[in-house]
Amino acid sequence: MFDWKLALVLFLSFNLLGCDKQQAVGDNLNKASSSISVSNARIRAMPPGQKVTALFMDLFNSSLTSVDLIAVKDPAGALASQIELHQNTHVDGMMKMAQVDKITIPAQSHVSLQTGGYHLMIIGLKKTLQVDDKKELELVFSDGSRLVIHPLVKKI
Ligand SMILES: [Cu+2]
Repeated sequence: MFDWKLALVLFLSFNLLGCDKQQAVGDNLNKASSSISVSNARIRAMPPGQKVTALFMDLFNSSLTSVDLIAVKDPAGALASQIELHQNTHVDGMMKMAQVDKITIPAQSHVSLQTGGYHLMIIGLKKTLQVDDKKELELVFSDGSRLVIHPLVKKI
């Protein structure tokens, strides 16, 4: 004899298991992207005609492993033609600037991108930046997570 009640219970259980699995995957993704947070993101205002500027910010890592910032995207393609990770260093009393492939945020710590240190170099500005304008960029991290930030244009 076919037990409809049992069949229904089994059917519902399978559905629930399926949902649980999807939920777990979603939660993991959220955890990955929420371990990094950003504050004080700001872009240096430049006089009209200047095509290059810098972005500074503070990056916080709440996870137990270090995470690298590996790329920065301009999703709308509205800000600039290229965005690079840079580091300033003093060599023989001279300030030198070099591109780096990553900026590491140590576990349960933070790193500040600031004048004279790490910064994002924004190259090929498409428009003159207006003070207090809010821009949108996307940060890409080594753990696969991404974070959209809204830096403000400031006189720095
Ligand atoms: Cu630079």
